[in-house]
Amino acid sequence: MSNTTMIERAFEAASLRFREIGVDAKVALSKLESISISLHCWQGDDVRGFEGLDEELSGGLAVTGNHPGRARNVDELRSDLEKVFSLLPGQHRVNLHAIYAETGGETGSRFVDRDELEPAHFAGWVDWAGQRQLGLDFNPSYFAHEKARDGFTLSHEDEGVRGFWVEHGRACRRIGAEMGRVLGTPCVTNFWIPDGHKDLPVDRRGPRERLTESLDLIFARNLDPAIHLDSLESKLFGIGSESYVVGSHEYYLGYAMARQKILCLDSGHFHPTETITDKISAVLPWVPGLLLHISRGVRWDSDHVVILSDEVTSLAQEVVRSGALDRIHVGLDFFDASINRVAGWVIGARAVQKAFLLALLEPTKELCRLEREGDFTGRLALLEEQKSLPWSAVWDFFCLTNNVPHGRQWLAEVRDYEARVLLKR
Ligand code: RNT
Ligand code: ZN
Repeated sequence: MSNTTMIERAFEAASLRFREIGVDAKVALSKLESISISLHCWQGDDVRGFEGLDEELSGGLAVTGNHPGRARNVDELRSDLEKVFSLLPGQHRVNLHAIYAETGGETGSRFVDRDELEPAHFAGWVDWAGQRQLGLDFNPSYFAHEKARDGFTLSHEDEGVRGFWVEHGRACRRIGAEMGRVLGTPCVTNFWIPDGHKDLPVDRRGPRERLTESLDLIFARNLDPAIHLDSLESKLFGIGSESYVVGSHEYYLGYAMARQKILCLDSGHFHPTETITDKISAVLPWVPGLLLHISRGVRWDSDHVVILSDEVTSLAQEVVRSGALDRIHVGLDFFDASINRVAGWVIGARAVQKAFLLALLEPTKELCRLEREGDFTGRLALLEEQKSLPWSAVWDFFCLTNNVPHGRQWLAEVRDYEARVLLKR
């Protein structure tokens, strides 16, 4: 029997099992196809960017590992992303940072500081994305810069430093809006600001007041939500900001509600036993939307490659159950230089897609009925049974119909790409 026939037959058998519990696997797949994942470009080059400054990564971020093959320029990064997209079912997005600007022009490399970035510096990315029907999302970069060396940017005491970063924020919104306008899909521009103290601060209020002032200046101009959306991301702590982060969860929850901005929830930015699943229904009524940075925290690190964990599965379930997929933007955020970076992307993105598939194959109505009737025994029993239904046959079929390798076959392609391309860098 050919591989294709095997997958088709297994899918038919699996569909019957799902039909028994009132779930249509084909409907689940068509919904899965509409979930685009915003793929973070910074996994491909260890968050270095192409500014060519010899500035160390900062802002409390750290990438560990030295697997060969890091993308060193825009062409290499795009080629790696293309490889990744060829291994992912569905249509997706690319999430860029300001440090990935192309400022070289035809005359060779020219340094353009972050307050002077313009849409033109991202025209190459926009062309590339347009040709491949990819949406773009964007991020100002408030780290790895001389004006961020002392750990403060938008909340800095010095007005000049703050002003520089305000201009950077404004420039990034202009760039994001242009991406959204040209590509015809709103660009989510996400602000993450690492400002914070390593040790006990005395004045906790001042930096937060200054951050509010700076953000209000950045957001002064209204942008059409059909092309651009502002988002804000909190963090519990970073390396070097263990005692205090200006942009904490409570701070941005308040700010996003007050100014009606999208709130970004990064799954690695909370206490180790705290997950973002329960936050979705709590926050969604109060803000225009949510951005998810799906990541995996391990001890001090908030950025391991995402896997199909209970945490990710329950997050996907909550997103699907919320019925608000149109207001929830799904992105990834991790960086691991200890394994093949292309594989890292594929593992993380496919894990998230599988989690969404599991969620879409759930007999939610039945589970809700049991819950309403107080039958918590039945609820727990069926949630457990759900885990061993033949969803992987549905996944393989999804890969087959999307013309991407099913099961473990993608790995052979990444290994081949590594031998042909990555190891030659
Ligand atoms: C950092 C935040 C942020 C960054 C990227 C590079 O802790 O998660 O999203 O990872 O912006
Ligand atoms: Zn993040």
